[in-house]
Amino acid sequence: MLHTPRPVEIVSAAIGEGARDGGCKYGASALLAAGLAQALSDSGCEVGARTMVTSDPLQATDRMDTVARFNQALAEAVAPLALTGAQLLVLGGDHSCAVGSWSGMAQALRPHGRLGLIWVDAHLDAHTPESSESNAPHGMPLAALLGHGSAALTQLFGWSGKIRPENLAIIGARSYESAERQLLESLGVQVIYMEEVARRGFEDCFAQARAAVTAGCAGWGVSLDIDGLDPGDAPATGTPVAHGIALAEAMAALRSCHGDPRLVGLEIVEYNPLHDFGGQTARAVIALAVAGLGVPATAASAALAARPA
Ligand SMILES: [Mn+2]
Repeated sequence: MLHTPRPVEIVSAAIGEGARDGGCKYGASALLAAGLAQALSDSGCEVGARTMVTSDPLQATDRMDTVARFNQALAEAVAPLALTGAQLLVLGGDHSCAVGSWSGMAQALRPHGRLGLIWVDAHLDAHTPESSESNAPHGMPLAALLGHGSAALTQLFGWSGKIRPENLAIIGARSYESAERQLLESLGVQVIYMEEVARRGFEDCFAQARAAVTAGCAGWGVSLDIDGLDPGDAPATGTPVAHGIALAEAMAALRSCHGDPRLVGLEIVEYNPLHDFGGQTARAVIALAVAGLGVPATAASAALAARPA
């Protein structure tokens, strides 16, 4: 079936203060300099205007205040873009930016229904300020989206619980603390740990998660922390963890999303260009973005052939 691809809006989420290693603040600009937008265009996508939101610690009282102010601004930038019907590509930034990205998308979808989310990550990112020993905000975004933790993160747009537990699945986790696991288990969130991914294959796990999180949803998205991937395929990240998801498997799963009218956004985070000598990880991230949002060759050539002369 021939369908008109929706434009892709690129949102740069320039924040690193949520992580211990803050170089991912420059991730989005490095990816754009490395040709990400051009690669999407070359794959047949219409790429819309670019938006950039930057954290500003000079305007904040401390690290959590920096992260909270940034996410408020990011959510306010994302919500109107999501309302246009475009597909959003959010480029992190550390993973604390997910609070703003998905709060903005949940707010836009709210009159129509719920938001589903697949979270690909080596970590569970489900700490609250009380449970976290490092107190690093990039370990807290999932708890915040579920309505737990600092009110500055949970209450964007004046309501909390942006994602319901039944509309969330985490895939690839292999490094976490028991408090995070307990919170997620108490809420009934589906977690597909890395042992299971290694046994069944990522595509199979992703398809199962997609069916579960999208049931009854108005829209859904994917938040991909590149530390979920195997460090052999994507080494330039602040908190790499061995034995992760193969890049080729992640690309294949993302390709399966093509043409889904309910896919509202893809977020790729924790790329740290300061560690990316030679650009291997930038190429991996660009390949993932094209896999998820690019137009497959057959659909692109069909659209071209159907175009009036
Ligand atoms: Mn993460």
